Amino acid sequence: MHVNPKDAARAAKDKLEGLLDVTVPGVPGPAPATLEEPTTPKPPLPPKPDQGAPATGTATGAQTGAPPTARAQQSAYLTNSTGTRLRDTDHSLKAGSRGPTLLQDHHLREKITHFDHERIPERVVHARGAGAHGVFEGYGTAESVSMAGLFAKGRRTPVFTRFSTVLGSRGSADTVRDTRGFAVKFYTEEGNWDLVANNIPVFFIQDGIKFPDVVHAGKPHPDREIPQAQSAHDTFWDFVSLHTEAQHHTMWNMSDRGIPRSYRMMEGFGVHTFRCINAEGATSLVKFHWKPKLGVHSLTWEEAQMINGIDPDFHRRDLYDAIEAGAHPEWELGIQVFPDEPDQMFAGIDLLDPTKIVPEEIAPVQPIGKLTLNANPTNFFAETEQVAFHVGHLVPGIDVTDDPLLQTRLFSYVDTQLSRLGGPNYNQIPVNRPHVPTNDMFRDGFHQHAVHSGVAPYKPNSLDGGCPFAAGADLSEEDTRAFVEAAVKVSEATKVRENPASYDDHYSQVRQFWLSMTPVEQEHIIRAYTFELGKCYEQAVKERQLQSLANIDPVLCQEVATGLGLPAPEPTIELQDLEPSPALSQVKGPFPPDGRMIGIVVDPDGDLSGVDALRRTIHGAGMVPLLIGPHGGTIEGMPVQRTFATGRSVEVDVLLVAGAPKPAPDALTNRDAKAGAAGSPALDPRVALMVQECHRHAKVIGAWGEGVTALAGAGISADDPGVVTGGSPADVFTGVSEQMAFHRVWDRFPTAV
Ligand code: HDE
Repeated sequence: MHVNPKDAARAAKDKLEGLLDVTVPGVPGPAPATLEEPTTPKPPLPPKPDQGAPATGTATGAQTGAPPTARAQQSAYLTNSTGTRLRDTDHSLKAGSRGPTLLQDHHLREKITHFDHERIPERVVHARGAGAHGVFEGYGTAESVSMAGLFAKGRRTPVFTRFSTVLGSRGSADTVRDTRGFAVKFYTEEGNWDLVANNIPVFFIQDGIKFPDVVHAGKPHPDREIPQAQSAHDTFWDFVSLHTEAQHHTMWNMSDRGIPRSYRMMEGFGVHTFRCINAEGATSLVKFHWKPKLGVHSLTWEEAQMINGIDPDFHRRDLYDAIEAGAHPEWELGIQVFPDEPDQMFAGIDLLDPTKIVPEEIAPVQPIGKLTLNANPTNFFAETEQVAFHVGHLVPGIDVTDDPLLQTRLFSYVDTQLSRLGGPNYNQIPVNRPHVPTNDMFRDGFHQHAVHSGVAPYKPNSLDGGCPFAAGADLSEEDTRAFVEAAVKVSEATKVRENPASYDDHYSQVRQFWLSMTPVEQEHIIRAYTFELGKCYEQAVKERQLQSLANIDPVLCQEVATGLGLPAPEPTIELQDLEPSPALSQVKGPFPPDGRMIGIVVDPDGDLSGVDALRRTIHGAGMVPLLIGPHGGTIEGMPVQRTFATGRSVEVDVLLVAGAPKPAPDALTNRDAKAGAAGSPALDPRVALMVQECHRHAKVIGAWGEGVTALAGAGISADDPGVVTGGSPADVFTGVSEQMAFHRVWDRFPTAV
């Protein structure tokens, strides 16, 4: 059972709203802070209504009966770790008030020793992430393909999901250009299934043995340990231009997919082909896809760079805030299904080559269930940091294939947890525990939580009554069903270290991706390659990469070469024109606006009629209104969430301008450098800057009344695409809503390709 159902969260949120009017997510605690230090002992406060937690079963699947809100640290009194109450934790035990600290101070030593060991090794890749609890509901449409019970119609399976960047360390910024991880742990009735996916459907390498190499190349240089969390440096481009199989993944990273607007707005891909088995034992080859309800959306490169400084936790905050606000993110899980034929090819595409996709136009993605993330973690470390995914956590009906990348992963994910989580019992950590009774006969080891009974953890035994028993062979009965390794014939072979010939094509699908982009997306790709290669030091590395670009597309190569000040080389292969795949472009819509941030600039001295009603409309439609004014506190009873000094355009998806505030007293460049922005002298320069940046980042802008004057004061024409003006806030917001469903005003600027 999931511990924090949606309804409870809603009810609690409604209650909060009653108190706080139109709420903006981010409240730190479950109750408002008091000015004075509270001194009357009380039990710990309950978790916040948006917070969930792992189920309360024991390490081996016994039910504890503990209430779902009981998390940890239940005492109202301060204790040491063994439960003895303490009177003082602010003063160490000393020989006199100015004397040395005594070795005898066991409380000091316990406290400091525990603190000294609070950190664990971060993940070797995907160290930076954010997680959430949720539920997966099957549609019943996968039954002919897989017997996995979680796909049954209406079956609800609790999940924990962790999104991540790949290259950066745990404290790095969120909006870097990188691949994103999208890992889901399904606590199914047949054991845990982990779908450890990315937001990009291909991978850099075709064989897992190169994984340490590509990661070493992408991570900061080992001498100076820079740059952090990015691919814009020599070793990355050295690797991908020498291992040209990496060009496809690299192209996706250089596209807008490399800088998502939100974790909620990313697709997810299992990358590898998996083998599914149905209840009759028939097998199919399958690729898994996650499709976001909100569509695929991205930041612009300048926004991403600005956010890295202004709010490095942007994606984390966005996920938590959306869930707290009740805008629960959703994805459909879909499958592409291929016949399980001996050559494991489909339409000439090698299904075992993880650098290749199968275009959706030739193998449609069929929806099989829906994921909803409905609760935030209660404790980041216990849940998001300690969750341990593994591609080998499989359930009956889902099996692996011989993709050499997947085969290496099957080894790596268990192995890495041994050093990261400190031993072999990591599946006993609450967030990793299955929700079904287990009996694995594993014993002892560091951090053993289970108290095993019995004397015979071996099979067969007669001393423990023969328990545990192996499952029967019957696949049709879900209750007794066990994991099935598909009995696939492996052809007679010779041991070799080599790739099949089908892995040699490194360019045709990269060109297909390029040709599938709209002109504005192609412009962004040119910009990204030019930026990243422009950050490289070595000319040879740039020239070598330009050679790969020449093998992808002459226009792309020429434009990047011009930016780098280098000649564009001729292709060394014959370019192949595969049919473009429109599914790859993200210029689509309309999509729902859930959780969007709507900035409203107000002038306390201007006409504020309709603004409060507008805030309520925005809030009621599942979005977050951010009131932006010249000072903090309230304006006509409405709480100001950002001032001209603290706010920045990149925090909002849409900007509404309700007035033309004159320069505020702090509009001095020495106090706020943004006050140096250009605009009309009658308008606060920070407002002018906000409007200009939103315009430059192709965001929808709305204005009414004096707000229209503010646009003019910022030098923005009311006739520009995506600029909506009108007589009333309600009218303007209707126009704005229609346009923001397409995320960006794609045709605001001309393209040259
Ligand atoms: Fe991973 N990967 N990976 N990977 N990966 C890890 O496991 C590895 C690959 C992915 O939120 C590590 O627990 C190898 C492809 C995600 O906790 C490690 C190879 C895909 C996450 C590891 C790959 C992924 C990881 C680091 C090539 C997309 C984060 C910490 C053979 C389908 C999971 C950990 C989380 C994490 C190894 C390639 C996705 C070291 C050896 C392809 C989403 O075990």
